[in-house]
Amino acid sequence: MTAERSDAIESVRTAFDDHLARADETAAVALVLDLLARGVSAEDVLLDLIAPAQAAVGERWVANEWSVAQEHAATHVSNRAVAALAAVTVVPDPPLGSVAVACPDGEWHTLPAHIVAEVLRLRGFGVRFLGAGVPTAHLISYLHQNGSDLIALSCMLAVRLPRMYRTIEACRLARVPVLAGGAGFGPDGIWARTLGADLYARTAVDAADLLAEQWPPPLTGAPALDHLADGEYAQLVGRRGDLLRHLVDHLHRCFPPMRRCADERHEAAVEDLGFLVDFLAAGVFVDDPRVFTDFLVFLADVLAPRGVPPAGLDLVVRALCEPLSDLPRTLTHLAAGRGRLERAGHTWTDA
Ligand code: B12
Repeated sequence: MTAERSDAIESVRTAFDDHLARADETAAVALVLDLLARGVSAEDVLLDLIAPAQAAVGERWVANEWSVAQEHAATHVSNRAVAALAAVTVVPDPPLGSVAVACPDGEWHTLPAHIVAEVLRLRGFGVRFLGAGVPTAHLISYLHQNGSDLIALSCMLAVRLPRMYRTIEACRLARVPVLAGGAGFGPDGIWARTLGADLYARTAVDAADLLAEQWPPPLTGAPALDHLADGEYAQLVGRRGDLLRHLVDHLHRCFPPMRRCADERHEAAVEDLGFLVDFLAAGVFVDDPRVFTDFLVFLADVLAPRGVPPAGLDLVVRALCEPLSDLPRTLTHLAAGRGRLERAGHTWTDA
Protein backbone atom coordinates (compact mmCIF):
# COMPACT_ATOMS: atom_id res chain seq x y z
CA MET A 1 0.00 0.00 0.00
CA THR A 2 1.36 3.48 -0.87
CA ALA A 3 1.83 6.07 1.91
CA GLU A 4 -0.93 8.15 0.33
CA ARG A 5 -3.44 5.27 0.51
CA SER A 6 -2.39 4.40 4.03
CA ASP A 7 -2.98 8.06 5.01
CA ALA A 8 -6.42 7.91 3.38
CA ILE A 9 -7.33 4.93 5.61
CA GLU A 10 -5.79 6.48 8.71
CA SER A 11 -7.77 9.70 8.17
CA VAL A 12 -11.14 7.90 8.29
CA ARG A 13 -10.41 5.36 11.04
CA THR A 14 -11.93 7.45 13.85
CA ALA A 15 -15.03 8.15 11.77
CA PHE A 16 -15.40 4.43 10.96
CA ASP A 17 -15.05 3.50 14.66
CA ASP A 18 -17.70 6.08 15.41
CA HIS A 19 -20.09 4.57 12.83
CA LEU A 20 -19.56 1.15 14.44
CA ALA A 21 -20.21 2.62 17.89
CA ARG A 22 -23.50 4.13 16.69
CA ALA A 23 -24.31 1.06 14.56
CA ASP A 24 -24.76 3.40 11.59
CA GLU A 25 -24.48 1.03 8.64
CA THR A 26 -25.42 3.63 6.03
CA ALA A 27 -22.54 5.90 7.07
CA ALA A 28 -20.09 2.98 7.36
CA VAL A 29 -20.96 1.70 3.88
CA ALA A 30 -20.70 5.23 2.39
CA LEU A 31 -17.29 5.63 4.02
CA VAL A 32 -15.79 2.42 2.57
CA LEU A 33 -17.25 3.10 -0.89
CA ASP A 34 -15.73 6.59 -0.79
CA LEU A 35 -12.32 5.07 -0.01
CA LEU A 36 -12.66 2.82 -3.09
CA ALA A 37 -13.59 5.86 -5.20
CA ARG A 38 -10.41 7.55 -3.94
CA GLY A 39 -8.33 4.68 -5.33
CA VAL A 40 -7.77 2.62 -2.16
CA SER A 41 -7.98 -1.10 -2.97
CA ALA A 42 -10.78 -3.24 -1.52
CA GLU A 43 -8.11 -5.51 -0.01
CA ASP A 44 -6.53 -2.59 1.87
CA VAL A 45 -9.94 -1.45 3.16
CA LEU A 46 -10.69 -4.96 4.41
CA LEU A 47 -7.31 -5.59 6.04
CA ASP A 48 -6.26 -2.14 7.22
CA LEU A 49 -9.57 -0.55 8.15
CA ILE A 50 -12.30 -3.08 8.87
CA ALA A 51 -10.16 -5.82 10.52
CA PRO A 52 -8.43 -3.55 13.09
CA ALA A 53 -11.66 -1.68 13.79
CA GLN A 54 -13.34 -5.01 14.54
CA ALA A 55 -10.52 -6.09 16.85
CA ALA A 56 -11.09 -2.82 18.75
CA VAL A 57 -14.82 -3.65 18.98
CA GLY A 58 -13.99 -6.89 20.79
CA GLU A 59 -11.53 -5.13 23.07
CA ARG A 60 -14.26 -2.70 24.17
CA TRP A 61 -16.40 -5.71 25.08
CA VAL A 62 -13.51 -7.26 27.06
CA ALA A 63 -13.03 -3.96 28.91
CA ASN A 64 -16.75 -3.95 29.83
CA GLU A 65 -17.22 -0.66 27.97
CA TRP A 66 -19.68 -2.26 25.56
CA SER A 67 -22.39 -4.85 26.11
CA VAL A 68 -22.67 -7.96 23.94
CA ALA A 69 -25.61 -6.24 22.19
CA GLN A 70 -23.45 -3.22 21.27
CA GLU A 71 -20.72 -5.56 20.05
CA HIS A 72 -23.20 -7.54 17.91
CA ALA A 73 -24.62 -4.32 16.41
CA ALA A 74 -21.13 -3.08 15.54
CA THR A 75 -20.11 -6.48 14.11
CA HIS A 76 -23.20 -6.42 11.90
CA VAL A 77 -22.10 -3.03 10.52
CA SER A 78 -18.60 -4.40 9.81
CA ASN A 79 -20.16 -7.33 7.95
CA ARG A 80 -22.29 -4.91 5.93
CA ALA A 81 -19.19 -2.91 5.02
CA VAL A 82 -17.50 -6.11 3.79
CA ALA A 83 -20.60 -7.01 1.77
CA ALA A 84 -20.76 -3.51 0.25
CA LEU A 85 -17.19 -3.86 -1.03
CA ALA A 86 -18.08 -7.23 -2.50
CA ALA A 87 -21.07 -5.80 -4.31
CA VAL A 88 -19.09 -3.16 -6.23
CA THR A 89 -15.88 -4.99 -7.11
CA VAL A 90 -15.50 -6.91 -10.35
CA VAL A 91 -13.73 -10.28 -10.22
CA PRO A 92 -12.27 -12.42 -13.04
CA ASP A 93 -14.46 -14.93 -14.80
CA PRO A 94 -14.07 -17.93 -15.00
CA PRO A 95 -12.77 -18.35 -11.43
CA LEU A 96 -9.29 -19.77 -10.73
CA GLY A 97 -10.72 -22.60 -8.64
CA SER A 98 -13.42 -23.12 -6.08
CA VAL A 99 -13.00 -22.57 -2.36
CA ALA A 100 -15.47 -23.05 0.50
CA VAL A 101 -14.83 -20.93 3.61
CA ALA A 102 -16.37 -22.02 6.92
CA CYS A 103 -16.27 -21.63 10.69
CA PRO A 104 -16.74 -25.00 12.44
CA ASP A 105 -19.35 -25.84 15.04
CA GLY A 106 -19.30 -23.48 18.06
CA GLU A 107 -17.30 -20.74 16.32
CA TRP A 108 -19.10 -17.38 16.23
CA HIS A 109 -16.22 -15.21 15.10
CA THR A 110 -17.46 -14.88 11.53
CA LEU A 111 -15.94 -11.60 10.45
CA PRO A 112 -12.35 -12.88 10.04
CA ALA A 113 -13.61 -15.74 7.84
CA HIS A 114 -15.83 -13.33 5.91
CA ILE A 115 -12.78 -11.16 5.16
CA VAL A 116 -10.80 -14.21 4.04
CA ALA A 117 -13.68 -15.20 1.73
CA GLU A 118 -13.79 -11.73 0.24
CA VAL A 119 -10.03 -11.42 -0.34
CA LEU A 120 -9.94 -14.83 -2.07
CA ARG A 121 -12.88 -13.77 -4.24
CA LEU A 122 -11.10 -10.53 -5.15
CA ARG A 123 -8.05 -12.57 -6.14
CA GLY A 124 -10.13 -14.59 -8.60
CA PHE A 125 -11.26 -17.69 -6.70
CA GLY A 126 -14.87 -18.85 -6.82
CA VAL A 127 -15.83 -18.62 -3.15
CA ARG A 128 -18.73 -20.04 -1.15
CA PHE A 129 -18.91 -18.56 2.34
CA LEU A 130 -20.73 -20.88 4.75
CA GLY A 131 -20.53 -18.64 7.83
CA ALA A 132 -20.58 -19.57 11.52
CA GLY A 133 -21.00 -22.93 13.26
CA VAL A 134 -21.11 -25.43 10.39
CA PRO A 135 -21.51 -29.01 11.72
CA THR A 136 -18.91 -31.37 10.24
CA ALA A 137 -21.40 -33.84 8.76
CA HIS A 138 -23.21 -31.06 6.89
CA LEU A 139 -19.95 -29.53 5.75
CA ILE A 140 -18.83 -32.82 4.22
CA SER A 141 -22.16 -33.32 2.40
CA TYR A 142 -21.90 -29.77 1.12
CA LEU A 143 -18.36 -30.31 -0.19
CA HIS A 144 -19.49 -33.46 -2.03
CA GLN A 145 -22.54 -31.70 -3.46
CA ASN A 146 -20.64 -28.63 -4.63
CA GLY A 147 -17.24 -30.04 -5.54
CA SER A 148 -14.97 -27.47 -3.85
CA ASP A 149 -11.23 -27.76 -4.60
CA LEU A 150 -10.32 -26.54 -1.11
CA ILE A 151 -11.92 -25.89 2.27
CA ALA A 152 -10.66 -22.87 4.21
CA LEU A 153 -11.40 -23.37 7.91
CA SER A 154 -11.36 -20.50 10.38
CA CYS A 155 -10.66 -21.10 14.06
CA MET A 156 -10.50 -18.07 16.37
CA LEU A 157 -11.03 -20.07 19.57
CA ALA A 158 -8.39 -22.58 20.58
CA VAL A 159 -11.02 -24.38 22.66
CA ARG A 160 -12.49 -25.67 19.38
CA LEU A 161 -9.27 -27.48 18.35
CA PRO A 162 -10.51 -31.01 19.22
CA ARG A 163 -13.66 -30.43 17.18
CA MET A 164 -11.59 -28.84 14.44
CA TYR A 165 -9.51 -32.03 14.29
CA ARG A 166 -12.64 -34.07 13.56
CA THR A 167 -13.54 -31.63 10.78
CA ILE A 168 -10.03 -31.74 9.28
CA GLU A 169 -10.02 -35.56 9.42
CA ALA A 170 -13.41 -35.71 7.71
CA CYS A 171 -12.22 -33.37 4.94
CA ARG A 172 -9.13 -35.53 4.50
CA LEU A 173 -11.26 -38.65 4.09
CA ALA A 174 -13.34 -36.72 1.53
CA ARG A 175 -10.01 -35.87 -0.25
CA VAL A 176 -10.60 -32.11 0.05
CA PRO A 177 -7.43 -30.18 1.04
CA VAL A 178 -7.69 -27.96 4.12
CA LEU A 179 -6.33 -24.44 4.46
CA ALA A 180 -6.39 -23.43 8.14
CA GLY A 181 -6.28 -19.94 9.59
CA GLY A 182 -7.25 -17.79 12.56
CA ALA A 183 -5.76 -17.00 15.96
CA GLY A 184 -7.21 -20.23 17.47
CA PHE A 185 -4.55 -22.24 15.60
CA GLY A 186 -1.89 -20.65 17.83
CA PRO A 187 1.35 -18.80 17.19
CA ASP A 188 2.41 -19.31 13.55
CA GLY A 189 -0.43 -21.80 13.14
CA ILE A 190 1.48 -24.40 15.13
CA TRP A 191 -1.70 -26.33 16.09
CA ALA A 192 -2.96 -26.36 12.49
CA ARG A 193 0.02 -28.59 11.69
CA THR A 194 -0.57 -30.69 14.85
CA LEU A 195 -4.12 -31.39 13.63
CA GLY A 196 -2.99 -32.29 10.11
CA ALA A 197 -4.17 -29.29 8.07
CA ASP A 198 -2.59 -29.27 4.60
CA LEU A 199 -1.87 -25.53 4.55
CA TYR A 200 -1.88 -22.64 7.03
CA ALA A 201 -1.89 -18.87 6.46
CA ARG A 202 -1.89 -16.10 9.08
CA THR A 203 -3.87 -13.49 7.18
CA ALA A 204 -6.27 -13.35 4.26
CA VAL A 205 -3.58 -11.83 2.02
CA ASP A 206 -1.05 -14.51 3.03
CA ALA A 207 -3.70 -17.10 2.14
CA ALA A 208 -4.28 -15.61 -1.31
CA ASP A 209 -0.51 -15.43 -1.97
CA LEU A 210 0.01 -19.01 -0.78
CA LEU A 211 -2.77 -20.39 -2.97
CA ALA A 212 -1.43 -18.46 -5.97
CA GLU A 213 1.86 -20.38 -5.44
CA GLN A 214 0.39 -23.76 -4.52
CA TRP A 215 -2.57 -24.40 -6.77
CA PRO A 216 -3.89 -27.06 -6.97
CA PRO A 217 -3.47 -27.30 -3.18
CA PRO A 218 -1.64 -30.34 -1.77
CA LEU A 219 -3.20 -33.12 0.31
CA THR A 220 -0.15 -33.72 2.48
CA GLY A 221 -1.19 -32.84 6.06
CA ALA A 222 -0.58 -35.47 8.74
CA PRO A 223 -1.74 -35.14 12.35
CA ALA A 224 0.82 -35.35 15.17
CA LEU A 225 -1.30 -36.52 18.08
CA ASP A 226 0.54 -39.57 19.43
CA HIS A 227 0.40 -38.07 22.93
CA LEU A 228 -3.35 -38.82 22.99
CA ALA A 229 -2.41 -42.46 23.67
CA ASP A 230 -2.21 -41.60 27.39
CA GLY A 231 -6.00 -41.19 27.44
CA GLU A 232 -5.85 -37.95 29.47
CA TYR A 233 -7.93 -35.94 27.00
CA ALA A 234 -10.67 -38.58 27.06
CA GLN A 235 -10.56 -38.58 30.87
CA LEU A 236 -11.00 -34.81 30.99
CA VAL A 237 -13.97 -34.90 28.64
CA GLY A 238 -15.57 -37.77 30.60
CA ARG A 239 -15.12 -36.02 33.94
CA ARG A 240 -16.27 -32.56 32.76
CA GLY A 241 -19.58 -32.60 34.67
CA ASP A 242 -17.97 -33.76 37.94
CA LEU A 243 -15.19 -31.20 37.60
CA LEU A 244 -17.68 -28.37 37.07
CA ARG A 245 -19.75 -29.40 40.10
CA HIS A 246 -16.56 -29.62 42.18
CA LEU A 247 -15.48 -26.13 41.07
CA VAL A 248 -18.87 -24.54 41.72
CA ASP A 249 -19.03 -26.11 45.23
CA HIS A 250 -15.47 -25.06 45.96
CA LEU A 251 -16.02 -21.46 44.87
CA HIS A 252 -19.23 -21.26 46.92
CA ARG A 253 -17.21 -22.27 49.98
CA CYS A 254 -14.03 -20.29 49.40
CA PHE A 255 -14.72 -17.37 47.03
CA PRO A 256 -17.10 -14.74 48.46
CA PRO A 257 -17.87 -13.04 45.08
CA MET A 258 -19.36 -16.38 43.89
CA ARG A 259 -21.77 -16.49 46.86
CA ARG A 260 -22.84 -12.91 46.19
CA CYS A 261 -23.50 -13.52 42.46
CA ALA A 262 -26.97 -12.64 41.22
CA ASP A 263 -28.64 -15.30 39.03
CA GLU A 264 -27.47 -13.95 35.69
CA ARG A 265 -23.86 -13.41 36.83
CA HIS A 266 -23.87 -16.86 38.46
CA GLU A 267 -24.84 -18.41 35.14
CA ALA A 268 -22.03 -16.49 33.39
CA ALA A 269 -19.56 -17.67 36.06
CA VAL A 270 -20.54 -21.32 35.54
CA GLU A 271 -20.20 -20.81 31.78
CA ASP A 272 -16.69 -19.37 32.29
CA LEU A 273 -15.77 -22.36 34.47
CA GLY A 274 -16.97 -24.66 31.71
CA PHE A 275 -14.82 -22.77 29.19
CA LEU A 276 -11.88 -23.07 31.57
CA VAL A 277 -12.16 -26.87 31.79
CA ASP A 278 -12.65 -27.04 28.00
CA PHE A 279 -9.57 -24.89 27.28
CA LEU A 280 -7.57 -27.12 29.63
CA ALA A 281 -8.79 -30.18 27.69
CA ALA A 282 -8.02 -28.52 24.33
CA GLY A 283 -4.46 -27.80 25.52
CA VAL A 284 -4.04 -31.42 26.58
CA PHE A 285 -5.44 -32.44 23.17
CA VAL A 286 -2.71 -30.57 21.25
CA ASP A 287 -0.17 -31.07 24.07
CA ASP A 288 0.57 -27.36 24.56
CA PRO A 289 -0.10 -25.55 27.88
CA ARG A 290 -0.31 -22.19 26.08
CA VAL A 291 -3.91 -22.96 25.13
CA PHE A 292 -4.80 -22.91 28.83
CA THR A 293 -2.44 -20.13 29.96
CA ASP A 294 -3.56 -17.72 27.19
CA PHE A 295 -7.19 -18.29 28.10
CA LEU A 296 -6.47 -17.59 31.79
CA VAL A 297 -4.91 -14.25 30.84
CA PHE A 298 -7.91 -13.39 28.65
CA LEU A 299 -10.36 -14.33 31.42
CA ALA A 300 -8.43 -12.24 33.96
CA ASP A 301 -8.81 -9.25 31.60
CA VAL A 302 -12.55 -9.92 31.29
CA LEU A 303 -13.16 -10.41 35.03
CA ALA A 304 -11.23 -7.43 36.44
CA PRO A 305 -13.36 -4.66 34.82
CA ARG A 306 -16.49 -6.56 35.93
CA GLY A 307 -15.45 -6.34 39.60
CA VAL A 308 -14.41 -10.01 40.00
CA PRO A 309 -10.89 -10.43 41.46
CA PRO A 310 -8.80 -12.36 38.86
CA ALA A 311 -6.98 -14.08 41.75
CA GLY A 312 -10.11 -16.26 41.92
CA LEU A 313 -8.70 -18.00 38.81
CA ASP A 314 -5.73 -19.19 40.86
CA LEU A 315 -8.17 -20.66 43.36
CA VAL A 316 -9.92 -22.48 40.50
CA VAL A 317 -6.69 -23.86 39.00
CA ARG A 318 -5.57 -25.07 42.45
CA ALA A 319 -8.95 -26.69 43.01
CA LEU A 320 -8.54 -28.69 39.79
CA CYS A 321 -5.21 -30.24 40.88
CA GLU A 322 -6.67 -32.63 43.45
CA PRO A 323 -9.35 -34.37 41.31
CA LEU A 324 -6.89 -34.52 38.39
CA SER A 325 -3.91 -35.75 40.40
CA ASP A 326 -3.88 -39.04 38.43
CA LEU A 327 -3.31 -37.20 35.10
CA PRO A 328 0.38 -36.17 35.06
CA ARG A 329 0.35 -34.39 31.69
CA THR A 330 -2.73 -32.37 32.69
CA LEU A 331 -1.01 -31.41 35.96
CA THR A 332 1.82 -29.79 33.98
CA HIS A 333 -0.76 -27.62 32.18
CA LEU A 334 -2.31 -26.63 35.52
CA ALA A 335 1.15 -25.80 36.90
CA ALA A 336 1.83 -23.64 33.82
CA GLY A 337 -1.49 -21.90 34.44
CA ARG A 338 -0.60 -21.13 38.06
CA GLY A 339 2.81 -19.84 36.99
CA ARG A 340 1.22 -17.54 34.41
CA LEU A 341 -1.27 -16.17 36.92
CA GLU A 342 1.50 -15.63 39.44
CA ARG A 343 3.54 -13.65 36.89
CA ALA A 344 0.46 -11.50 36.23
CA GLY A 345 0.08 -10.87 39.98
CA HIS A 346 -3.13 -12.94 40.32
CA THR A 347 -2.18 -15.26 43.19
CA TRP A 348 -4.90 -16.32 45.63
CA THR A 349 -4.04 -16.12 49.32
CA ASP A 350 -6.34 -17.97 51.72
CA ALA A 351 -7.90 -15.67 54.33
C1 B12 B 1 -14.78 -9.50 18.15
C2 B12 B 1 -14.43 -10.65 19.06
C3 B12 B 1 -15.50 -11.38 19.60
C4 B12 B 1 -16.93 -11.16 19.21
C5 B12 B 1 -17.21 -11.93 17.88
C6 B12 B 1 -18.19 -11.26 16.95
C7 B12 B 1 -18.26 -11.89 15.56
N1 B12 B 1 -19.49 -12.21 15.14
O1 B12 B 1 -17.26 -12.09 14.87
C8 B12 B 1 -17.69 -11.76 20.46
C9 B12 B 1 -17.86 -10.70 21.55
C10 B12 B 1 -19.05 -12.41 20.16
C11 B12 B 1 -16.65 -12.74 20.95
C12 B12 B 1 -16.97 -13.83 21.75
C13 B12 B 1 -16.03 -14.66 22.30
N2 B12 B 1 -14.70 -14.53 22.23
CO1 B12 B 1 -13.83 -13.29 21.04
N3 B12 B 1 -12.81 -12.01 20.17
C14 B12 B 1 -13.07 -10.99 19.37
C15 B12 B 1 -11.78 -10.23 18.95
C16 B12 B 1 -11.59 -9.00 19.85
C17 B12 B 1 -11.70 -9.78 17.53
C18 B12 B 1 -11.94 -10.86 16.48
C19 B12 B 1 -12.00 -10.21 15.13
O2 B12 B 1 -13.02 -10.11 14.49
N4 B12 B 1 -10.84 -9.66 14.72
C20 B12 B 1 -10.73 -8.99 13.46
C21 B12 B 1 -10.14 -9.94 12.44
C22 B12 B 1 -10.64 -9.61 11.07
O3 B12 B 1 -8.73 -9.76 12.51
P1 B12 B 1 -7.70 -10.96 12.38
O4 B12 B 1 -7.89 -11.98 13.43
O5 B12 B 1 -6.37 -10.35 12.23
O6 B12 B 1 -8.15 -11.63 11.00
C23 B12 B 1 -7.26 -12.36 10.21
C24 B12 B 1 -6.86 -13.73 10.76
O7 B12 B 1 -7.65 -14.13 11.85
C25 B12 B 1 -6.98 -14.64 9.57
N5 B12 B 1 -7.99 -15.69 9.55
C26 B12 B 1 -9.11 -15.87 10.26
N6 B12 B 1 -9.76 -16.97 9.86
C27 B12 B 1 -9.05 -17.51 8.86
C28 B12 B 1 -9.26 -18.65 8.10
C29 B12 B 1 -8.34 -18.97 7.09
C30 B12 B 1 -8.56 -20.17 6.29
C31 B12 B 1 -7.18 -18.14 6.90
C32 B12 B 1 -6.19 -18.51 5.90
C33 B12 B 1 -6.98 -17.00 7.67
C34 B12 B 1 -7.91 -16.70 8.65
O8 B12 B 1 -7.32 -13.81 8.45
C35 B12 B 1 -8.02 -12.68 8.95
C36 B12 B 1 -7.97 -11.54 7.93
O9 B12 B 1 -6.64 -11.27 7.55
C37 B12 B 1 -10.67 -11.31 19.26
C38 B12 B 1 -9.29 -10.74 19.64
C39 B12 B 1 -8.57 -10.18 18.45
N7 B12 B 1 -7.94 -9.06 18.68
O10 B12 B 1 -8.58 -10.75 17.35
C40 B12 B 1 -11.32 -12.08 20.42
C41 B12 B 1 -10.99 -13.57 20.67
C42 B12 B 1 -10.90 -14.31 19.35
N8 B12 B 1 -12.14 -14.04 21.46
C43 B12 B 1 -11.79 -14.83 22.39
C44 B12 B 1 -12.69 -15.46 23.30
C45 B12 B 1 -12.08 -16.28 24.42
C46 B12 B 1 -14.08 -15.32 23.16
C47 B12 B 1 -15.19 -15.96 24.03
C48 B12 B 1 -14.93 -17.41 24.46
C49 B12 B 1 -15.39 -15.07 25.25
C50 B12 B 1 -16.47 -15.56 26.23
N9 B12 B 1 -16.04 -16.03 27.38
O11 B12 B 1 -17.62 -15.49 25.92
C51 B12 B 1 -16.44 -15.83 23.13
C52 B12 B 1 -16.67 -17.09 22.29
C53 B12 B 1 -17.68 -16.94 21.18
C54 B12 B 1 -17.75 -18.17 20.27
N10 B12 B 1 -18.41 -19.25 20.71
O12 B12 B 1 -17.21 -18.18 19.19
C55 B12 B 1 -10.28 -15.05 22.44
C56 B12 B 1 -9.84 -16.43 21.94
C57 B12 B 1 -8.74 -16.98 22.82
C58 B12 B 1 -8.22 -18.29 22.37
N11 B12 B 1 -6.90 -18.44 22.58
O13 B12 B 1 -8.91 -19.14 21.86
C59 B12 B 1 -9.75 -13.86 21.63
C60 B12 B 1 -8.43 -14.09 20.87
C61 B12 B 1 -9.54 -12.71 22.62
C62 B12 B 1 -8.29 -12.87 23.50
N12 B12 B 1 -7.50 -11.84 23.61
O14 B12 B 1 -8.00 -13.86 24.11
N13 B12 B 1 -15.43 -12.39 20.53
